[in-house]
Amino acid sequence: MNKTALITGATSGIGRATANEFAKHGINLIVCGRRQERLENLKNELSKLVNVYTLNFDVSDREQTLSAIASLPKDFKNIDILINNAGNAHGLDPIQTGNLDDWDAMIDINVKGLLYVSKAIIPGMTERQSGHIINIGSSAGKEVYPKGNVYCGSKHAVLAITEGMRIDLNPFGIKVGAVNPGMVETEFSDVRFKGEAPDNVYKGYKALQAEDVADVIYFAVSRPAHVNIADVLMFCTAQASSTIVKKS
Ligand code: NDP
Ligand code: 8X3
Repeated sequence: MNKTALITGATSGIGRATANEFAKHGINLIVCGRRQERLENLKNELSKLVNVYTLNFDVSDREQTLSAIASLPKDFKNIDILINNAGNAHGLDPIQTGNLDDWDAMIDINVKGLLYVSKAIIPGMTERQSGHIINIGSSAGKEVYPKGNVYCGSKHAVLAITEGMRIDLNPFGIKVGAVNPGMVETEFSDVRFKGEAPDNVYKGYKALQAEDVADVIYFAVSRPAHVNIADVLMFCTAQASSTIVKKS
């Protein structure tokens, strides 16, 4: 029987590319996000390949998240694969002038949102004694860079929570891992800079594309039952670390 995956943040970037990749390989999908039109478009496209259900909720809203996932119809209730991808950076400011709303957004979405979604889905996995959770961390979860303070903190938290999940869910045979990209050309910088991203962010080098990350996520979920890809750090060739990028 085909597997079912729930992907948060499927309306854009890495999440959308992962939905496309999974559909190509026959994985049924629950695609999540807040932009309804994009969810509908994705469903129309991918329904030609697999069964697709859309869920519109804000991961940072605890009640919305729990009730959206509880509302899944019978055919989509057994989630085999959870891709905790929804998230963004909000702002790039030194700690002393950081914006409290940006800090709230990053902690509420990247950390608490991931926990709310996981809380709603893990009990089904423990009951069935199977499942696979992949959390999308970041190179920012491994290395702190100037002005990255709270975003880096949120991604360090994602990696600590990933390890905690892997330990606690070990007795149930559930796989848990993280995929941590460096710079990926998505809507990420539009969000971080509130629509005013400097136009050189992805210029002068070839950044990772969302599809490159989706390939790695699919690789992780398609390993044999005894293999768990626990942690992947991936950069584009031009990037050596958070602060070193070879540009022409
Ligand atoms: P995008 O901005 O392209 O996509 C972000 C996705 O998250 C969208 O689908 C958006 O959907 C969803 N999202 C954001 N906030 C919420 C919310 N409150 N509730 C529900 N969904 C939400 O960025 P990326 O694809 O690049 O980012 C995906 C993940 O990858 C993030 O966790 C990011 O931190 C991580 N990452 C990105 C890197 C990069 O350089 N791009 C590098 C390393 C990690 P909608 O707006 O419809 O709700
Ligand atoms: C996104 C990559 O370097 O902008 O997580 O933090 S970075």
